[in-house]
Amino acid sequence: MGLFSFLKNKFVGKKEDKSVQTYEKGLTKSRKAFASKLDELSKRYSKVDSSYFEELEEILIESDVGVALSLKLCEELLDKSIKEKISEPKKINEALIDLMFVDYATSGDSIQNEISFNSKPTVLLVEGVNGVGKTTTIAKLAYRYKNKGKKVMLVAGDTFRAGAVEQLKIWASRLDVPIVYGSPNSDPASVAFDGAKKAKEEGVDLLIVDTAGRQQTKSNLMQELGKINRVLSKEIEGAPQETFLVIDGTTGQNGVLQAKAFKEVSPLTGIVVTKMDGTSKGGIILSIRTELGVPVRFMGLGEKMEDLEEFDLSKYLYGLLLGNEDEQA
Ligand SMILES: Nc1nc2c(ncn2[C@@H]2O[C@H](COP(=O)(O)OP(=O)(O)OP(=O)(O)O)[C@@H](O)[C@H]2O)c(=O)[nH]1
Ligand SMILES: [Mg+2]
Repeated sequence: MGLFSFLKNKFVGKKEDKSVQTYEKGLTKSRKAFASKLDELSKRYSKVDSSYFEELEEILIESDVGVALSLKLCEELLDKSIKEKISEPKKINEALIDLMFVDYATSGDSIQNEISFNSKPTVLLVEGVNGVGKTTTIAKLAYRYKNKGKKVMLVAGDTFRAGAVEQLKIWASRLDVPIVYGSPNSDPASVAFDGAKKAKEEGVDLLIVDTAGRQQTKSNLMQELGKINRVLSKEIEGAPQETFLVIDGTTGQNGVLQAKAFKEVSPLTGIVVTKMDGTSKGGIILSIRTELGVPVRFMGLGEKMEDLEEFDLSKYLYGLLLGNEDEQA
């Protein structure tokens, strides 16, 4: 059985699984842009030929799967269609889903999305360019792990933007978790140091460090991340155990460029793609993984603290490609 039928059997009509529905709903725009075009394409051709693959490639690129990956997928598909004598467009599109899956699953490190609490405290550093959703994601993660019984503490490492500390303080009080912060314009590395020290003293399980938004081209600000890293590792062995880069899902391929630059300053253990509810470019997730080898660990699908989903490849592909079965019916 191909993945297409597998996903269909597994998820279609599974209304009781709330997270399947979240994916379905959150990826509506992307699905409209991608699955509908794919469907329309397969209806126009009775047999696939070179122009079919050209059109397919364009659809993939428009959905932000990335040029390199789009080309690779189409080449693999063409190869498969010749070797296995597949000429029916619908079958090719099903094979595409298989390839997307395999490609994601085999690029880069093995995937474990949830934070593993192998050391105490476990430190999570959160970084990214301005306005991508870092602070909101931190609140969502704090909510998630607090609900799992973990002792969570926040560090307001954005000492740059006016109002940033206040924003995190509001989340901390809403979530009822402790927060460490410094005076305005203080050195973020020193606030991180205070946070690490306090987390050790208070037996915290998860210390989440917020950072100021920074453009990946500003080298002095990028160096500052290096300093925060060094301070954390000095105070807590192996810290930060996790470094998440937050990417705005609506920015498309620029997100991949951001990730490349951030990865150079500090190793990334995961990516969180936010605002997936507002983008038609859901393909970005596949291209991040294959171009960077860094897994997407979580997806932001709204502004509320519960609007965070652990990334699940099969649910994602289902939401991106198949979730419209009901809509069509
Ligand atoms: N629709 C939607 N909005 C989101 C999501 N995540 C964050 N936002 C919104 O994006 C805006 C910016 O979020 P912040 O969390 O402040 O972003 P930030 O990266 O911390 O911003 P800076 O600290 O200024 O760099 C806010 O209005 C959030 O509510 C998401 O998954 N979906
Ligand atoms: Mg922020």
